[in-house]
Amino acid sequence: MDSIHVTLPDGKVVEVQRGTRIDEITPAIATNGNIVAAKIDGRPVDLSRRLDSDCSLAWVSIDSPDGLDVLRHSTAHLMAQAVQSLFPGTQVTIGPTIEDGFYYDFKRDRSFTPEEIEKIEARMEEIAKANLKVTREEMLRSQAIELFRRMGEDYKVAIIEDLPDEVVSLYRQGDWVDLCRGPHVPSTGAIKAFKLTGVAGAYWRGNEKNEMLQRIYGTAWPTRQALKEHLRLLEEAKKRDHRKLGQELGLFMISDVVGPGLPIWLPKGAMVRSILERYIVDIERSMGYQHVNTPQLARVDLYKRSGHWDHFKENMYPPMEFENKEELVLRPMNCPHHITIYKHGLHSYRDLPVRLAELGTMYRYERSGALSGLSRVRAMTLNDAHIFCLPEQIQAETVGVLRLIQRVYRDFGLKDYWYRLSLRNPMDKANFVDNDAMWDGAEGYLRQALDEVGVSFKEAVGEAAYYGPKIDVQLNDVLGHSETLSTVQLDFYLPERFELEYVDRDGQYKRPVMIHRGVISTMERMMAFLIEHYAGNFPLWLAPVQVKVVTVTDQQLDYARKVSAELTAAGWRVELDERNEKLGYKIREAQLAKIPYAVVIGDKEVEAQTVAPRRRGGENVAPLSVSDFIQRLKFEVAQERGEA
Ligand code: TSB
Ligand code: ZN
Repeated sequence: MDSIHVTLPDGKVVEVQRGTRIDEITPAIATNGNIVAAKIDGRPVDLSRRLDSDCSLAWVSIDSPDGLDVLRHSTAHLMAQAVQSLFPGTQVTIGPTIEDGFYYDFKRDRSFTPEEIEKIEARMEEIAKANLKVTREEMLRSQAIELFRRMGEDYKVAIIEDLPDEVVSLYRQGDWVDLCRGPHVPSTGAIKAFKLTGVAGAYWRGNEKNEMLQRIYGTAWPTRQALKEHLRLLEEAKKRDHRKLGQELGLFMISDVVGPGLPIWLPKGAMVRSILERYIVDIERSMGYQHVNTPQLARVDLYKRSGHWDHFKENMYPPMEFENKEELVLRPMNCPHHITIYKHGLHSYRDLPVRLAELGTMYRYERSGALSGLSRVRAMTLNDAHIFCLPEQIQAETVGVLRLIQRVYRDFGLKDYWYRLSLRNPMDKANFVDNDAMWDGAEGYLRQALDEVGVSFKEAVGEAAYYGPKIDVQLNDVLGHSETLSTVQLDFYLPERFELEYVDRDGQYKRPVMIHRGVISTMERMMAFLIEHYAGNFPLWLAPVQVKVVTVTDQQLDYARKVSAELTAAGWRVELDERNEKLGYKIREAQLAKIPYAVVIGDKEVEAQTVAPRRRGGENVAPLSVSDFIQRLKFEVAQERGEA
């Protein structure tokens, strides 16, 4: 007998005939709804895959990352089958999985209406219940092209024509077939909890010169309970969405006239921003950072020398040329300007570290599809600094930045974050400078610093800056997606490129090391995070308007003006509502604007020369004098800042 040895997930080795199917070896697995696929030597495959050589097997359970991927991809197929059975003539194109779900792009003249989406969902339920077997078959490329051509699936034909493979795989369920690499769930009954979440137009191959396709988004989960929880979080996230709140609270706008990714800060948003800026600059000054101001343009040669031109060009805007052939670019990073400042003077080892900081405005080209409110933009101002230090100072400086980050996060009450050690991809010589010894050395320093601070971290290959590895601090949003807020980057490359020097103890010229760091990130991304983190309810110290003064009737306006002038003079941000509206209406408006305090003034307050504050959320404070109220406000801010 022609037999092979298969190592099972529990470590047992069994001898089976070559060509045996995985689900024949362990039939119990085939009926265990929790296992949706297997891995042969780490490669995900269908449970019905035949084994043709010695190998080891692992199970893919539906709630593991691989399993969820299989489930979601299978749900995309289920949806495409439902769509084609309901709307004959609709062509299929591609249907990948994405975070938490999937989409499928269809060729159809008009978009799908909400009623049609409901019908599709219902049909999907039917097909899932029918528990159709999902089977894989392989065929020659040419045969597959022929098959899809006969079916009138022009897009599939185009996709296969672009494939390099001689043999392609197809998946069938019932009378429906799709080109696909797989793997898939064994039968449609494994798909138990899904929801279609949206429709959108999308260009074929993402190119706006191509025809428009109709995309349907969906999400799928192992259980109805998990789906319900996800949809609840989605609702919650929608309420907190900084794009929605930013509009409602009058914080910022994005105007088509100005351009996508170019945010405009409205007075209230600009107020919060200036508080953030002052907050971080004050801390930095107290820690020995020196603030500088540098222009947002520079000669393109500066970026050629720095290596941005070779490694970061995709994110840069093309140079502008002037009469004398001078070429200027909008800067995508501030480092070369700060390096220029460092080079401007002579440095002794005694002066180091030199910490140059700037709220540096910079411009990056981001694909229009990647732009999102304030969190991913094209024009941004970074809380940037470059620390030029001795090699023996790297550890202390890196640790210092990490501790600063921790302190700042405490001040903002940010708790849901994690550290990421972002490393180069050693295979990728285009995006990372080629110098293994340098990378390994730098990585070692960062590991030591993380160790000293005593925090755990995840490693991410390919996420480094082109000039060096970094420690990124990742913040989770309500849906658990993460984005980088703070970053600490160790760089031996730019000092070399710019031949930076200091005079050492022994009189010799030596190279300093650079640490690039951003603590509160770009003002844009920080603002996006904070809006969502607080759900628009800024704490007192950050709120654009801290106190709204409202009167019961016009009679109390004179006194109200006096109160608001007093509060303003004491440095509080106050608005007086002078409109002749009902008290309840004015208070409700103040609540909707999420202003921390509404101060109510009626005849009693005028009489007693007091104010009656109401905390956002409803709590009434007993009437008190303006100066007592100011004491209360001060105390509250101190508490928020951890100073009381
Ligand atoms: C820290 N040269 C370094 C600097 O010295 C630098 O620019 N690093 S960076 O490329 O990682 O960017 C710093 C931070 O800016 C990122 O960590 C991220 O929080 C923020 N950021 C980057 N791109 C965008 C963007 N398109 N929109 C908003 N914020 C961004
Ligand atoms: Zn930098």
